[in-house]
Amino acid sequence: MEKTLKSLSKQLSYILRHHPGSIGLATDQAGWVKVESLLKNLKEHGWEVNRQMLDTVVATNEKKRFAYSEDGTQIRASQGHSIEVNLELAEQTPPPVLYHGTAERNVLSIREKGLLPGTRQHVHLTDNTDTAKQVGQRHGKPVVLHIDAALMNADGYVFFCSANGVWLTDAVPAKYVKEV
Ligand code: HQG
Repeated sequence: MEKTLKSLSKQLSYILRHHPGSIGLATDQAGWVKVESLLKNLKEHGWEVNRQMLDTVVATNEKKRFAYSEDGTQIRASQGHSIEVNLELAEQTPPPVLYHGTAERNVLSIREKGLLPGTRQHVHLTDNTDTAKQVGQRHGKPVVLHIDAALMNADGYVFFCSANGVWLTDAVPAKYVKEV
């Protein structure tokens, strides 16, 4: 069962962040899809998923990657999108220092160009060095970069915090990135 839920979670990330069209869905501007349509289209594509399984993934996913709308009729990924969405998050004052985990091989380029969102809508930052290290590990030998979020914010750069606590910003110019 756990394995099923894990693969369902991966499938949902793929669909809700990157390729809703892969099962014939489109998200609305804020990234939401109707739960009913999601279950129907998953079924048409060979995934027998019921609402209870979806509830379990939403509730137990270790990074709380998905959220229901207030009335429970819609679902979206809380962050990580490559499709263009406006999550309608309120700007927030970030903690003075945020962290970004990357692979050692990216550091030279980051030193030159700063942190860029790449294929995603935002650069993803965390307030937790352990999380940053884990994220970096996904890419190779991990390096945890320190971001002077207080200075960035004072200089007018805007930050958002996703429903699952990931800090988002458009890009981080090189001068705010420190290797420690
Ligand atoms: C790197 C996970 C060279 C950047 C995590 C990263 C996160 C540069 C890679 C979320 C660069 C992009 C996102 C530059 C950035 N030169 N490399 N100028 N600027 N990079 O996967 O932040 O588990 O798109 O350092 O927890 O690793 O999926 O971003 O290594 O929140 O829920 O380009 O994904 O969440 O990689 O991860 P990604 P990320 P989930």
